Amino acid sequence: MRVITFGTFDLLHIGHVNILKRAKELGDTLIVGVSSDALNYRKKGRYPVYNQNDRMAIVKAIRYVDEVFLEESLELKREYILKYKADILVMGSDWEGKFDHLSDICRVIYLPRTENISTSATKIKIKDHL
Ligand code: C2G
Repeated sequence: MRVITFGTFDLLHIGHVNILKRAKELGDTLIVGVSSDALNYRKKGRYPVYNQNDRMAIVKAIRYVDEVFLEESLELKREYILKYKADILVMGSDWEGKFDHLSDICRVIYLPRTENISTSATKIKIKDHL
């Protein structure tokens, strides 16, 4: 089974590792679409701390991850799922229900987020420590 998931994965933390580990356990091959810098800018009005090449290299270095590619648009999920021949789409529970329309081409599974950690909270923590 081929599993696909998506995310920015900026300032990699334990929540990211947990979801990648659980996604990998659902199949044999884990493919990760790393959101591009431009996509993040369009979505949030700012760039990630780490650029897309570094974020892709970091995600690729995780043992659970088999392949990475650049996710250039949130609206291209159907195309990416077909292109990478994914059987299962995994998303964090913050996206619950948002991708159910893709269940005609793959299984859609939402996994619970890891509590009490996020890239935004980490940025605030670092700022407060300086
Ligand atoms: N995540 C998690 N627990 C956390 C934080 C994040 O399980 N405490 C999961 C998210 O639910 C997501 C993945 O880790 O599935 C990546 O999180 P982000 O980098 O925040 O990605 P996001 O902004 O959700 O990008 O097309 C998808 C979008 O680009 C999603």
